[in-house]
Amino acid sequence: MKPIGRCRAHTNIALIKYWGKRNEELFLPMNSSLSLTLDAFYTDTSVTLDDTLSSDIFYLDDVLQGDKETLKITNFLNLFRTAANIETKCLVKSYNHVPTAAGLASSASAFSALAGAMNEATGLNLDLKTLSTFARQGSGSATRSIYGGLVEWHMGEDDISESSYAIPVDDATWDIGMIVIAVNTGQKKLSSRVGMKQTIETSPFYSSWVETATSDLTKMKDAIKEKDFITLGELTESNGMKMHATMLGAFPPISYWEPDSVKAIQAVKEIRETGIPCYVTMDAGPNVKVLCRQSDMKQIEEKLLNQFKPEQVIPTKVGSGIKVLSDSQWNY
Ligand code: 2P0
Repeated sequence: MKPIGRCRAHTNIALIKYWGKRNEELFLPMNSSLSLTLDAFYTDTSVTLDDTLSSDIFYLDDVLQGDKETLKITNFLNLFRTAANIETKCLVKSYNHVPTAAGLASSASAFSALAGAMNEATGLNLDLKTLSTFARQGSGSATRSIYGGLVEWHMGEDDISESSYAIPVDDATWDIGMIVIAVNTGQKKLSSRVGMKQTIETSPFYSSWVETATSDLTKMKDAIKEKDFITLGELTESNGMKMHATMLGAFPPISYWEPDSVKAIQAVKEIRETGIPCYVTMDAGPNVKVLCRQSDMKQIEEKLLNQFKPEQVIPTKVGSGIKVLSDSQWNY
């Protein structure tokens, strides 16, 4: 029997954003961040250690991937192979569960699921905190997808890889939900990695971004302790906008927005003005995510459907952390 590991990881949306690395090789961020794990979007991944293979093989949604994509996976698997002191090549099969209209194909769930599956296959048995430091080195935001609910990613110290990890902050079972407004689901033109670097190097607002993200995080953790949804929402919206303002200050300016992003933001503002608390955030793409109370979701959805098509309005509950899948739970 060849050793095999299978794992599910959900994607996450940052409420306090990560936008920039102080060490690109180790994926060490400029500031700590905080996210909400989402139930509706996830990746299932299996890894088989196979002595008969001469190189890693990577299938995504049953499509064999090329050299460039496979190299990223190989580099990531090498972290585990080094730790386990093995050289065995791997067959990796990944399935993304993202409503096709969402445009949220996420490296966060992908690398988190791969980390969980490889941890199983190698028998390394790393604890979740250590696993989050491994996931981080596939994609920064993946470090947070190890856990469910509200999750903090500690920026850590200096160039010390082990010091930068995620921890669960709150299970977020106090009436929290999110609605994704899918504006455009095409591939983004500028990767986060390149966008971050360009912002650090050229935006005069970058140091203020890091300062305010740090103080926003402190305030947000206080709001979470108090279960103060309004403050949580206000800080989420403010922090996301500040990240985008910092990008606009880059040279050349970076904008992921589209006309319908503005339309969605305006729609949410109008709903809020009717007395329903709901707040927007956006990432490295034009889609708008709405943080709201789960108990208000139906009402907000109905109002959004006046302006957007049903397939563009995707509600989701709070998601859980990584889950190892058994043979019988693997339905592919
Ligand atoms: C975040 N984003 O905190 C921020 C907000 C997008 C905007 O993390 O280079 O795919 O692989 O570490 O994690 C998206 O960037 O970038 C991201 P890498 P990643 O969620």
